[in-house]
Formats: sequence, structure tokens, C-alpha cells
Amino acid sequence: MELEIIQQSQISNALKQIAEKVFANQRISPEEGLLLYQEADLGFLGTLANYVRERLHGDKTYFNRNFHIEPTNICIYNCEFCSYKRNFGQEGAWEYNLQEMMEMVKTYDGQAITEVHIVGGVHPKRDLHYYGEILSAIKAHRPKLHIKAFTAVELEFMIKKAGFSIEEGLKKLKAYGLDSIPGGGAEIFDKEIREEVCGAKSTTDIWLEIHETAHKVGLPSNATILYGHIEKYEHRIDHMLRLRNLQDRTNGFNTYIPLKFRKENNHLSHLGEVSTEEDLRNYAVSRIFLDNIPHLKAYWPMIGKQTTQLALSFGVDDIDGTIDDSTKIYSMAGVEDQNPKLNTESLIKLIKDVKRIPIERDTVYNEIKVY
Ligand code: V47
Ligand code: SF4
Repeated sequence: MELEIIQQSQISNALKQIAEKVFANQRISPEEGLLLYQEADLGFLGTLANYVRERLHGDKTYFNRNFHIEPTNICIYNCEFCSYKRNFGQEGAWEYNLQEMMEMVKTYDGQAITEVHIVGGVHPKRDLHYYGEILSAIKAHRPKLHIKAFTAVELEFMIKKAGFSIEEGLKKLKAYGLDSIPGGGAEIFDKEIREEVCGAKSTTDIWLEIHETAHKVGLPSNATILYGHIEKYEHRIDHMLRLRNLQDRTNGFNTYIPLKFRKENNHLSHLGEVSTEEDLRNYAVSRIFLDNIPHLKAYWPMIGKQTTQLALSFGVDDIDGTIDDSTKIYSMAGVEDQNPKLNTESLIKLIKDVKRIPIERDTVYNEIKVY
């Protein structure tokens, strides 16, 4: 009994020390991060995470005006969590050609869109030059549109297929018109867990090398984590630690985006999904632990609008953009909103309803308009 009380008081002392560090703007250790996941209650986490969020951004809540192009869902890999991938000729497979993708871009002519986000499967027949043509066609048509494109997994394949080193390939893509790199493909960095959920695709080292090299050649990027499947808290901390270390060297990450595993139509359906409370806890620990990545994004098509509003008090300061119904990654994995499109007005209302300040931003967080 006594021992229990001592342990209890040690735990709360440890949490108290973490709180003191956070309020003094000091970095917390991996052990402390783990303790937050294991021991801290939701209120405690929210208080610390919101403190960090408001210290960095006040009430500002960022969004952008973007649309997605998913060139293909044909993919050489078979990630266990993926509901989206198809083989050639399989029902539901698509592969758009250059002309079709340009038609998509042109449907936004005259609209105040600042970014196109291009990601898809790893198509065995398409290399860097194929995608380079798309980049330069988009730039020729709309020079100011920021192109955020290709996960590190797609990049590894297309660059190697064209016979370049990572650095040469990224420089070539930049010359074709690439402006930045999205955060996908990171999944979970722990070797054993990665092996189990997406063993065949780019390794952790390659993912990190591609982002480090991108930063070096002047391409900023984002980072994701896929959480809520078979990983444990220590794997989430390990994941963030690797990102935090890389960021210390390059300062090239803009945003961290936790992606909640969604269970429909994939090989991990039996795992179910984590609760909304777990989502909020995870945002909060991420905000507290990743002291050097400026923004934390809740990807609303995946967690829904209400959880997104709650997340704004648990460290999140960014809610992505107005997304056309062309994003299928989540609709195929079972999100409630099968047609994730939110016009700017409703996005602004969503933010204002929880007493935050909506700020339209460009991809690299220059402020375009305060609402
Ligand atoms: O890497 C796939 C994830 C990612 C499932 O950089 C799944 O701004 C949950 O990275 N349940 C691609 N997630 C999307 C992505 C992204 C999204 C929004 C913004 C940005 C950005 C990047 O989608 C994949 C994978 O982690 N994913 N299947 C699933 N069943
Ligand atoms: Fe392919 Fe990406 Fe799906 Fe993995 S997650 S199978 S790499 S489309």
C-alpha cells in the first residue's frame, strides 16, 4: 500500500517535472514523452499541449486552398493497412494520363487555389521523367501554383527507375517544377513494426534520407505517422525522436501530421480503430514532444470535423485545406465523410465556432488572409 502511494507520488512528481520543463520551454526526453502517453490524463495533456500551441501560434489556425490529384492507385506494394491500392486490370484501378491530369488542373482555373497535392500508388511503369512532364505542364499552365508532390516511397522508385541518385533525382524534379514534398510513406519507423505493416516498401533510412536530402536541395517537406494499429507508445516516441533529430540538422519540416489508422477494406480491419480520446492524447503528446517542428496538422477528412475542432485545443494549429473529392485514400478506408470537400466558408466557420482565428496560408505558411 505504502509502496503504491510512493509510486503514485513519484509518478505525479515526474509529471510535474515535465510540466515545469514545458512551461520553461525546455525539450522533454523520450522517457518523459513515453510517460506522458502512459500516465498523463487527458486534461493534463491538453493543458500542456495548448500552452505550447498558443506560445507558438496564439489562436491562429491555418488552412489552405488546395486540391488533390491521385495519378494512379496501381501500386507495386501491398501495405497491410492500405485500402486503396489495386493491380493492373483489377476493378477500381485507375491510371490517369498527362492530358487527364491537366484537365483536372484546368477545372480550377480562375479559382483562388494556391496548392496542388499530388500523391498516389507506385506505378511500375512510371519514372521521374514521366512525372517531371506533369510538373512542367502544370507550371507552364499555372506558374504560381505550388506543387507539393510524391511521398518518399514514390520518389525512391521513380528516381531509381530513371537511374539517378536521390540527390540528382530531387534536383531534377525541382527543376521540372516540384516545390515541396508531402509527409506520406513514413508510416512507422520502428524496423519490426514497419516490417509487419509495410515490409516491402522504402525503409525508414531511405525515407529519412530522402527528406534530409530534399531539405538540403531546398525542398521543404512534411512528416506523417500512421498510428493506432499494432504499434505501441514507444514506437510513436521512437518515430518522433528520429524526426526531431533530423529537424535539428535541417529545419526543413513544416508540419507533423498524425494519420489515424482507418480500418475498412484492408488487411488490418480486425484491429479496429482507436478512440477519439486517443486521437487527442496523441496530438497533445506530439505537440509537446516535437518542439522543433512548427506546425501540427489534423487532417480533417480522416478524423471528421468535430474531432478536428476538439484537436484545436490539444496542440493542433493547422487543418489542411479545402479538398476536392479527388482524395480517395480515406474514403476507401472507411471515413464517415465519403466526399471530403469543405468549402472555405465552412472551414472558416468550423474554426471560428471554437473561438480560434482562421488564417489562410500558402504551403510554406506565409499568411494570405486573416478572417
Ligand atoms: O502514407 C494509407 C496513409 C498516407 C490508410 O503532407 C492511411 O500535407 C489511415 O501522407 N488509414 C498518405 N491512413 C497521405 C499523406 C498526407 C495526407 C494529408 C496531408 C499530407 C501532407 C500528407 O495515407 C500514407 C499512409 O500513411 N494511409 N492507408 C488507412 N487505412
Ligand atoms: Fe502502395 Fe501507398 Fe498503398 Fe502502400 S500505402 S500499397 S505504397 S498505395
